[in-house]
Amino acid sequence: YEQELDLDEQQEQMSKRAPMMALGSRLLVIDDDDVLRSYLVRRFKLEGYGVDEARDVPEAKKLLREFTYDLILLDLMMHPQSGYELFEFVKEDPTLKWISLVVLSGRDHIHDKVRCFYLGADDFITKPFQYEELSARVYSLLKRTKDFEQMAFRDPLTGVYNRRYFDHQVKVELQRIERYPSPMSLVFIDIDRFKSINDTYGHHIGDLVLQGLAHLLQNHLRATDVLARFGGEEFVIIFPGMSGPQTLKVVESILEHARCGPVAQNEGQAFHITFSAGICEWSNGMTVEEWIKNSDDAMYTAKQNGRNGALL
Ligand code: GH3
Ligand code: MG
Ligand code: MG
Ligand code: MG
Repeated sequence: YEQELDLDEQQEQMSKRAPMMALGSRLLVIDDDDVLRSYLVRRFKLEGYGVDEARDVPEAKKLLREFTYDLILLDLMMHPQSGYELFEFVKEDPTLKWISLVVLSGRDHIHDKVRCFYLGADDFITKPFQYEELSARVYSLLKRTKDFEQMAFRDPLTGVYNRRYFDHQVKVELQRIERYPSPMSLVFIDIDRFKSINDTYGHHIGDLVLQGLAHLLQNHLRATDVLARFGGEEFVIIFPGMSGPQTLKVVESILEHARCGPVAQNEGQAFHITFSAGICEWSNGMTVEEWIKNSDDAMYTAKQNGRNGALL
């Protein structure tokens, strides 16, 4: 790849037809070869990827514990540990196992290839390689994973995350605050008298209302907040960095918007709803189940207090 290191104008032009999806995807390049690693980082950055680099397995593990990645590019022959040492670490951690893993190795023995695929590699590219091919393979893998995630982790009706994603992400968030203690709150939301909307106007209007509320909630959240449809007319939101009282203020302001505006419209008719919400701030030693139950209990009390309110 020495020749390729001369990033001439033509190559620059090729890199500029960067696939749109490069934006937002984060790569981790792990290789002990400083020249090759820098080259890869530079090329992928030019395409719009977010790229981090590690020169060995321990450094890679540190980064993986701290940041999130969509794809790992992994060398096999490295010191003090070989690339194989990373497979187990990634594949046995429920929060890391979904990351795409591409092996980029000077070893092209069939045993290495077979072993890597059985250990969970998504692709195996041998050195020397052509950057254009590597980049195309990375693109194709990320695209397929994105489409798959859309199906697996999104609620088809409202477009927000589903229960499966919430169950996964809640673990990620808890691991994160274990390392960097900070407050974090969970909100449980249930639409008031939703059955009567279905019974009065039909299921289709009920669906429009669910979409409208999901939209309203999403519009009032920050990028790091996690909104998911928990069940039929129930939504949950994780607020990282927020105490219970702070979260209560946010939820009350969202509820005020729900009270004012119609949440959905159809053929000139406007539909209004309210909801009841329960909030629980995470505290040390709590299990995920207890955290959810506490906020659900607070929601239930809000229902008993006459609905249309939020409780801590
Ligand atoms: P409460 O204020 O006590 O929560 O009363 P509610 O009527 O909202 O509660 P209930 O649990 O009795 O009713 C929830 C309804 O939500 C029943 C179910 O038919 C409806 N539902 C669940 N999922 C969907 C959906 O995807 N679309 C539509 N249109 N309705 C749904
Ligand atoms: Mg190496
Ligand atoms: Mg309900
Ligand atoms: Mg309800």
